[in-house]
Amino acid sequence: MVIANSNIIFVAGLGGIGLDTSREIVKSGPKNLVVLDRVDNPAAIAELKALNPKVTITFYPYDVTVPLAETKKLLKTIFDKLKTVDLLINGAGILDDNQIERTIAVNFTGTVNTTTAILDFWDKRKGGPGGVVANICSVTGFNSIYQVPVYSASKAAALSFTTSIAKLAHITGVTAYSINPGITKTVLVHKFNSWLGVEPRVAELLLEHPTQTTLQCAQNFVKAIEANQNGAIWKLDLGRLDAIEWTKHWDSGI
Ligand code: NAE
Repeated sequence: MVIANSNIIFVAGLGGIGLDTSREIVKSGPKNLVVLDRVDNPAAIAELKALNPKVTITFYPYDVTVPLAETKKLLKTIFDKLKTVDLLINGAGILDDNQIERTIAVNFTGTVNTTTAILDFWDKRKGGPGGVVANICSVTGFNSIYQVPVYSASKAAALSFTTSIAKLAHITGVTAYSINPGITKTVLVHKFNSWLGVEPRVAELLLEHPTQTTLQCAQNFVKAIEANQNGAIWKLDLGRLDAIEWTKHWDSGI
């Protein structure tokens, strides 16, 4: 996909990975970047606007845990304004295994609901034009950080959902791929609760190993957007971008 002149919705476009990715996207010159996030950050929005005055940047507050109908209402407002949307990025995530239900609600249900809501506007069976979904999952969806089993499972679930959506593209016209960052230096991994306190030093232990910066992650994110491969499982780790070959252990045969 060519980012130049496109219309992009970015859920969680103001987080650690989100903001640097928003910056890289804006540099590539989309027509519109609509940033949705739980909390506004006027300074960050102003900075994005100043980065490339040709790009129209809009912000709407959006909590991904709202009911599906509310998400559809917000998307209607956006579609009424933009007419077409080329790419939806779902990036909302929390890492706190003390909050089991919230983790599943944000990391998994939030991704599922926002994707489901945009199908109202994109589904070719309803006369829609199709579109592209990029879901930020995680390398912990490949192999868990077992000290945070709830977070890891929520990311595995988001990854599984994304690969199914990709396989439904011939029916819906909507393609999808997953963006799976390795450990990236953001507030998310500074300090976090393990499940039942099984490892109080999980963040410290993780950060003893090599990590990547949000800028490295963002630059590879933009490369993945441009590659636009339906069903791709992108690993963005240690400053690299690699497409993962998923091992098949079973096939439904249908
Ligand atoms: P961050 O905490 O800076 O960003 C989290 C973003 O999610 C923020 O924009 C926040 O407002 C938004 N958000 C949280 N709850 C929300 C809600 N209810 N509704 C709407 N938005 C909400 O952390 P980050 O590291 O930039 O994380 C961005 C995404 O990347 C998350 O989905 C995270 O799980 C994922 N990710 C991060 C890392 C990492 O190392 N930083 C890795 C993979 C994936 C590696 C691991 O999995 C540990």
